[in-house]
Amino acid sequence: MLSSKIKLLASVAGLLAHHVGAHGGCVNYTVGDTWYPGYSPYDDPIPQDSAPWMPQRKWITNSPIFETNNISLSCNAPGTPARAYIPVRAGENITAVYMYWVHTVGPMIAWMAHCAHDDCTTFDSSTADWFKIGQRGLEEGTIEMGMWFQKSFSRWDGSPSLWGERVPKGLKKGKYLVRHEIISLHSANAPQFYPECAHLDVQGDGEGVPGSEFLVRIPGVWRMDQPEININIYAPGISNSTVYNIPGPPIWTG
Ligand SMILES: [Cu+2]
Repeated sequence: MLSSKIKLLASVAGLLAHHVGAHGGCVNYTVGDTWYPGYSPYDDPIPQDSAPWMPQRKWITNSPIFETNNISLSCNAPGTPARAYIPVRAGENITAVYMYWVHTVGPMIAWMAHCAHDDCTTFDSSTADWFKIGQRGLEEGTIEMGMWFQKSFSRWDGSPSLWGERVPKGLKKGKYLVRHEIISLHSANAPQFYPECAHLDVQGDGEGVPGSEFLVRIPGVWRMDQPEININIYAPGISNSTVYNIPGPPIWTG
């Protein structure tokens, strides 16, 4: 665990140094009391690329993705598979850790997908069948000025910003991708997508798998003809609305 803590501190330092970029992403994970450092786009890629402990797919820039059909929408760029897995039991929480998340408006969605041949280290995420395991949206107030989870979860005292979602309790054991996606909607009709993926080794006795009505491809699930995605949050009739329906398929709770 000591090495994990050092790595976390290194990631925090890197984020502070690059905070001027005003973007970000998921930099660590926790399951229970155990921390799993993720890939740091701010640090030297060479030791990270060969790290046997790395559970997060490679991402090299904290800038958002703007195109709903961008091939990197699934697991960021380049999205190269990691070598390790985060062990988690079905029914347990997987928590994504951010540092100083700066944007405030838009939904956050956690996804999973089973890796073909039960091997995420060779799996192309653009062929994945993704299902939602949890999502957070507008908690209170209006679309423009209200409290979104994207705002309420962010910590400004230097402590980690935590986003936990439960791995469906009936999910069949196996190797899965988990994908944490923040969609930031502060620019009118110019949604910003911030996805990161990690590898999960799910344990459990369940036999559950989501039906086809829960499954989507990414890219594919988002389109600019969706009013919740291609939105001007400052427009009359939208800015004062207290309802925002998170688009996409229903959550599979297992
Ligand atoms: Cu940003």
